[in-house]
Amino acid sequence: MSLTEFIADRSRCKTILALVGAGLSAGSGLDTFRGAGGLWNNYNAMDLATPDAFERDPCLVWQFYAYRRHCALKAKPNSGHKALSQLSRLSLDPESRLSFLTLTQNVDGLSARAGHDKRALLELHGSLFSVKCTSFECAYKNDFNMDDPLVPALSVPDSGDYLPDPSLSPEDLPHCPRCKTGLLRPGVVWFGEPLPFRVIDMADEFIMFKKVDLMLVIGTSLTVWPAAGYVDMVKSRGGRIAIFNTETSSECEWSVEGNAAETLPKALE
Ligand code: BJW
Repeated sequence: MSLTEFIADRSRCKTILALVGAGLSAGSGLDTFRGAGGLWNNYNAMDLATPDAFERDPCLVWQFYAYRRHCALKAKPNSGHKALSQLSRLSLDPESRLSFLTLTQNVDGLSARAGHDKRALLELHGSLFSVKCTSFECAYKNDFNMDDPLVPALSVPDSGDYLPDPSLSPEDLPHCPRCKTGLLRPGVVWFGEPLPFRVIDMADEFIMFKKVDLMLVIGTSLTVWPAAGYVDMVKSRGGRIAIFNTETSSECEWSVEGNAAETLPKALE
């Protein structure tokens, strides 16, 4: 179906779910994970994005996330982030009779910075700006740490490149301000870790009890679970799917090809 038909149908939908991936923030200059130039094409995810990798080499992992935080802080939300944020604010008006929820796999904080209503935004894979203590006895967590660098040893070179320093020692890394001894870790969800239970519960509740009319699947390869599974959950309950991606898809009612930062604002206007 065409974009014009999508726009007409969209305005009649009362329950909309958006699933967001790295392709949305590609329009703000941030790297995706897969495909040409993707992070996992250049770096091994098993060395950087698993709890074992952090245990083996916290210095390497922290330097990777310090670089990612730095890039995310420099980036600006694009028109695609803003279009979703407008939809979230429209849903606050009871007269709109719109229920809307964004599930973002992105950890870059750009949707929140675009003004997305926080109650309608679930960060499935955590956030680059969240840190938590690794000590078993300490439950310290800070979800809004925007310091850049987090500690002097994690400053990113002026060139802005990711250049890990092999001479860094674990003592140089951020430590817990509460227990004083525990090493902090990035509050993102690594491979093999469960997604935050509260987030999973809220996403499941929205899909199971609200009857989603339309799901916007934006800039994601749908390779990572459980996020990818939400598409079939919505489909099996009769919801229709619109995919916004640089690649065309035949697995949906609408496939809107192109840069989501440009196509999404047109589709949601
Ligand atoms: C554009 C564009 C533009 C480009 N405009 N479009 C079932 C089956 C098989 C495997 C599993 C399974 N269940 C669990 C697993 C294992 C695993 C998994 O899914 N593995 C797969 C790789 C096979 N999942 C997990 O381990 C998850 N945990 C879990 O399931 O726990 C269970 C458990 C329960 C109880 C106890 C213990 C465990 C956790 C997954 C965590 C994923 N983490 C990462 C890193 C986060 C931190 C960080 O950022 O570093 O999340 S991996 C990475 O992939 C990141 C992303 O959020 C995620 C998804 O990537 P995304 O967003 O789709 O990006 P890309 O690059 O893949 O795609 C970009 C797309 O955009 C492309 O399609 C482009 O075409 C497009 N595009 N430019 C529009 N301008």
